[in-house]
Amino acid sequence: KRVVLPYEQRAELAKNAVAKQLFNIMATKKTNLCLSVDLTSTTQILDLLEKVGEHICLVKTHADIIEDFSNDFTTRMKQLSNRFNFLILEDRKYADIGHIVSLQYLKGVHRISQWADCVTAHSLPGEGILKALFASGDNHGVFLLAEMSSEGNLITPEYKLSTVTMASKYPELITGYVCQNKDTFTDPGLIQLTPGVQLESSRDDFGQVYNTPEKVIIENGGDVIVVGRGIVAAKSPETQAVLYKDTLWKCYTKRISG
Ligand code: BMP
Repeated sequence: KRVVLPYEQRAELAKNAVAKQLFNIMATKKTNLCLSVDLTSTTQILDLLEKVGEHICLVKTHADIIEDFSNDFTTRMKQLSNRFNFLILEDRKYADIGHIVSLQYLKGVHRISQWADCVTAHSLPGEGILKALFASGDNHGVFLLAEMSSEGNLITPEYKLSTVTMASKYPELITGYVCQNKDTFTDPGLIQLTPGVQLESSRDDFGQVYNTPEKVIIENGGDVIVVGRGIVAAKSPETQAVLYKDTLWKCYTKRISG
């Protein structure tokens, strides 16, 4: 069963280069924390990464919420990712026909392909979206949305199943799934990225649902855990990042020791 194998063994089974790298980073740094750095200024983002870089395996960005986005910003973020050994996931949630997704990935002001190690995509438009992303780069990866954390989302069990079937045709491209449950997929070389985690609250005002680290990792099989406001909106994000890192890692070690 994939959930009880340690990350270093799963790295060997990964067919996507980014998944292999991410498994190895987690094993080396002993952290499965992904910081969702949902801030709107580049200085805020870079300052925070400077403080918490050593505690995270992955940073998740939303480039389109940043008010002063620039090439200089992505260059600096890349420098931090090299210095602290974390990867960068742009949470673009592509959802258009393959031709447009390819342009959105390669072009525009954000030039995502130049700085993101991996991106997120919806399976809704069909296989063309994966075909286009596959053809648009190398040594990159895609986390496909198979489930969402928000209440009332329209994803059904059938949709989830078809998503996984579709992705199985692109093993070199797929880093893993954004999902909530361990029954979503079985391949131990893929990564379960789970958002909707907070120690303090159980929901926000716009439908976000939060679970505890124990629930998402031990019960539900989460490998890399996404924390946004739990860290970025805290009085001391640095202290909070360490707390999340320690709590999440403890749950992981408990899970693999059965
Ligand atoms: P927060 O921890 O502040 O609620 O942020 C969650 C982050 O994870 C957001 O950046 C959101 O876009 C993302 N996310 C989510 O919350 N649920 C999903 O199902 C998929 C996501 O990408």
